[in-house]
Amino acid sequence: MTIFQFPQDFRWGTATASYQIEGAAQEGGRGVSIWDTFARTPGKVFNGDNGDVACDSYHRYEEDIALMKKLGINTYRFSIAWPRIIPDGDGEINREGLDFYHRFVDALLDAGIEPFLTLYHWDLPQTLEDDGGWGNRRTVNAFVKYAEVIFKEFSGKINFWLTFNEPWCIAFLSNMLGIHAPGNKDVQTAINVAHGLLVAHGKAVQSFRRMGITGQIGIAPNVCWAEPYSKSAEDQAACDRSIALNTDWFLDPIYKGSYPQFLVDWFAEAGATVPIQDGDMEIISEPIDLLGINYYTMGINRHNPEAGVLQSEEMNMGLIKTDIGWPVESRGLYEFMHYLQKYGNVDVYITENGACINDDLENGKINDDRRISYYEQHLAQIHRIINDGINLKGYMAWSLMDNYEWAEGYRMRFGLVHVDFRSLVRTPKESYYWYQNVIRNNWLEIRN
Ligand code: GCO
Repeated sequence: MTIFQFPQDFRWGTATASYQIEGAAQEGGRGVSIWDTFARTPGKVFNGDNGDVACDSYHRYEEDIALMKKLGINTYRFSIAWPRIIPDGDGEINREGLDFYHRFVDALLDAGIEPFLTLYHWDLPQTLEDDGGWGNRRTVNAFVKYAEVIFKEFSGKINFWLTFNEPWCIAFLSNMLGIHAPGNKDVQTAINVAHGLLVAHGKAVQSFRRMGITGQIGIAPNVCWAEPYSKSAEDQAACDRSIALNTDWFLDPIYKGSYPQFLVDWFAEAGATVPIQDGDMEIISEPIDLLGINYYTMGINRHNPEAGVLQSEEMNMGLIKTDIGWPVESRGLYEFMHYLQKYGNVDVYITENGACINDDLENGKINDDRRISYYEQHLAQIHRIINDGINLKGYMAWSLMDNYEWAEGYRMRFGLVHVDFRSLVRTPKESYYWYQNVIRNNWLEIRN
């Protein structure tokens, strides 16, 4: 038996996002988001599922917080739905929306749980998308206005802030690959979106400083770690492109004030350029305090001219996969955290990590042993990373409960708590009790 002891001040948490759990889509003065629209577009989401009800957390947040408290977490990552705060994107402020999040945050604080707030987890007001979305500076400025409203309201209550969740997904998955809302399939649009959100990020951080808001602020990219299929330089270069588009494309501008040149050149070959305006790079590189890292899997990639714009193909290596088809490979997290040190030993929180395991209720129990095993492997790597002297300060499991898994609808389950999407009954899974034990002990015990 191996025991991995965690630091005394380590943050243990779980994460969720507004559109995935809240429901109450037509209540509280909420406006329409791009996900409401996308989910209603035939063929975009499995089974045509939408977030109208989701986990109904808008009404059941007290029950959810009771589950968190029993789980023992000291940190909870959630996102605010912009269309609840400014329903049409950049017009009137909706007091009802702010009041809802005040009630929610107060209830978390009463339960002794530190809120970790994400400003943008993908629910862009539809009106702004209709006007060109993130590629239009109107959206950038509207985001800053929205961020300032939230900063002012929640300063003093919130100590951990993230501007954007997974910028690669917002830009490339949603606008180049067309898999998420708004569903564009155009490289130039994706690059415009990526740049717009970086400028929005930088401007929001500047406001945060100017306004003297409490706590620390950062951004949460998703990691793609990739290792070459062969020893060839071409395969290595394909991996470099995949890794860099997910993280360096966003972190180089933030930490170094410039885009990774080799990728800029690669996109130029494909006819796409970054629409940089005077002063943008200074804005984007406003210093931040922390990074959130979302890690799920890694790939073994090879160069293939047919494999999309990046020409980087992920090979099927026959590894064990979770039910969404992602290989279980914790090693990439370790490698990535060392790769990240090129930006300095910055404070990092794992803001998402988890497994899609669709085990269902059997005799009142959900025996999701494969999820426990996934968590074991990843927490062991996290211990190893901390032991290397890297400033990894907390871990948020994705997710507290089963929820709306975007284009996969409700069929893909990532929760520690099972949700019956008809009755909305919540049932803790075996992984919940396992995680509760890890948190209580502050150590990880590897079984067998
Ligand atoms: C993310 C996604 C989450 C997903 C999770 C599983 O931030 O990665 O926003 O909302 O549900 O990643 O795919």
